[in-house]
Amino acid sequence: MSQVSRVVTHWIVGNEQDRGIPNAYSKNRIRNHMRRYSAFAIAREGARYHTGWERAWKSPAPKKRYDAIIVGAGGHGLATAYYLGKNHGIKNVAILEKGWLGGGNTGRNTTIIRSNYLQDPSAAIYEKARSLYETMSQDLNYNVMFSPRGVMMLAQTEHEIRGYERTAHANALQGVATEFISPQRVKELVPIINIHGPRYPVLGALWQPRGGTARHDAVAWGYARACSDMGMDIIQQCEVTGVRRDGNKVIGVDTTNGTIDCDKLGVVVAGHSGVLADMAGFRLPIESVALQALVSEPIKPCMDVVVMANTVHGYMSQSDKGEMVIGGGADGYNNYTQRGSFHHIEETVRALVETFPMISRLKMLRQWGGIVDMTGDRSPIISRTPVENMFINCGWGTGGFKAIPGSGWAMAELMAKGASPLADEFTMWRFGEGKFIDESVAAGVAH
Ligand code: FAD
Ligand code: PYC
Repeated sequence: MSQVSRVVTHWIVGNEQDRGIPNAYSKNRIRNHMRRYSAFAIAREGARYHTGWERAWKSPAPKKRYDAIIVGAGGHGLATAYYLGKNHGIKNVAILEKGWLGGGNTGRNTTIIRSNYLQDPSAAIYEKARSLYETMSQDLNYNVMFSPRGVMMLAQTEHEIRGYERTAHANALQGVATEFISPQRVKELVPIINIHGPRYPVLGALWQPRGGTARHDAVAWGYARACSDMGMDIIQQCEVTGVRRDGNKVIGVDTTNGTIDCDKLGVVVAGHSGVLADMAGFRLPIESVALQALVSEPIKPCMDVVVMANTVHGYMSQSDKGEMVIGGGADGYNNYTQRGSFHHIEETVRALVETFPMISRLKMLRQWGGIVDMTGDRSPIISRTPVENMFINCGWGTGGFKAIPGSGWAMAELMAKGASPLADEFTMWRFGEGKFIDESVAAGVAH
């Protein structure tokens, strides 16, 4: 074989190790960086029977010490770790997850992405997140299937018209592109909708054309792969059971895999935030409740925007597989079940059959719940804590999927530099100071 054909063969087919055939040379060969996903990689793997794909992230044993530990491998925890490495060069990081990564709310949500909030601090962080979603697949070299198909929130009472018109004006000043549209325009965009509903006719809608959806698991997997590629350790099946302190300063955590030391600790555990705060000796103004969703059998494409009907309470989009993805309300009492109360299913389906009569004979395939972390003003907490070098990111409640990249960006900056313009207003002390960021209407899900 000529030198040229050897090089070309190696390039296309890979060496023995790549094909799963160990030899003396390949055993010693350690790849530090993941191969990029590309059209060429697909062709190369096709040529060698897909034997060369690497695992998307490594699963190492924990080290004794890290510069930073993140508790919780949901979207927010993984994004925090990613931006710690990418934006601040902090790569000696472990992400500890008690279950499997993305198995919390990140893998249980209905994937709506929008930034049509009312208050300035909210618009800033949600719009930052939405804009980062636009380039996330390229940034992470992982297809997160961002689909800016447009999100509309129906106005079905006079009060909602006034509220959404006000939000559209506020968004114009904040640089967020939304508009209030007529019932006729709603019907043009969503031919299957009934705008003359018996209880609440559609009177208009707040429309964000660049809102949409993304594939939730892929967001978690893409960040995990990029973190692992930077040399960070993702440790699954590793529950944090205690926060270790020296005086008032955090020095590490106790876990089901032993004690691990760290200089800085970021707690990003959504519905379990109160439990972690309790371990560190402080309380949070958070309630944990179940929020649920369900999906139908797959049908042919019939709706290519996301519709939220907050008065009758139900929202719906169609997944790439054809399933109608439906979200219900939050339970009216605190709990840690990942299921949700049965009466919400009936109420949600009733609301959606009224709004979209053609779905009345659809079969529902799956129903599940997630434990969401609710604050009193329905805005998140991205904050220092009473414990030195311990930071907390929580309170995203029913609406944090859309915020993942912006939240991770802000939390990483806070942990690295001690302050972040995007996070400044979201401290845990705002509740004591009466500086609420009231988004109880924009949060969009009845609770
Ligand atoms: P999670 O993804 O829950 O991650 C936290 C992780 O911490 C979990 O994996 C958990 O196992 C881990 N953990 C907890 N305790 C410990 C411990 N002691 N040690 C180690 N690990 C621990 N948002 C939107 O923007 N749009 C939507 O359409 C939308 N729909 C939703 C629908 C439903 C049914 C639900 C439940 C939520 C919805 N949300 C939506 C909200 C969104 O899902 C959440 O705000 C977001 O996913 C929170 O991400 P996270 O990373 O903070 O939390
Ligand atoms: O925040 O847009 C949202 C949302 C929709 C469903 C649950 N949360």
